[in-house]
Amino acid sequence: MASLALYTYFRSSAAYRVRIALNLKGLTAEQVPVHLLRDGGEQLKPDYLALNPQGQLPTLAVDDATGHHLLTQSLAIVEYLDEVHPTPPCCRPTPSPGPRRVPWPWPSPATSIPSTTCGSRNT
Ligand SMILES: N[C@@H](CCC(=O)N[C@@H](CS)C(=O)NCC(=O)O)C(=O)O
Repeated sequence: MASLALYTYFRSSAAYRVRIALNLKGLTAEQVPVHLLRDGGEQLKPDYLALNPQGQLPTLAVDDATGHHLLTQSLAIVEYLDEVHPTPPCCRPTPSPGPRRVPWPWPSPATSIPSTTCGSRNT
């Protein structure tokens, strides 16, 4: 079984999307908090940019038999989780043949969310 670590922030809807998938599938991931507002945003610090050069949450670190992998982009992470743990499914089937499936975009269809919408600068 792979070891999972999710770089997350409680107000990040993109990270929330991955947390929903993990919970639906009964998977446990270490939660690594990255504060999007503190000190100009921890997502922009060199340590985090080394993991995710886009400077965005979420990032899922996967350690499995094939090595250490860093996954970014919440919908791609959900798709990965569906491939490795198909039940219950989080992706709807596509009409065309082939293995590719499309994740439901819950909780938000937005693909890019600035940190200003993830919380007040006072928190
Ligand atoms: N398309 C990306 C969007 C990721 C995204 O926008 N994350 C926000 C938090 S919800 C973020 O990290 N923002 C950092 C910033 O604006 O500096 C995904 O789905 O993973």
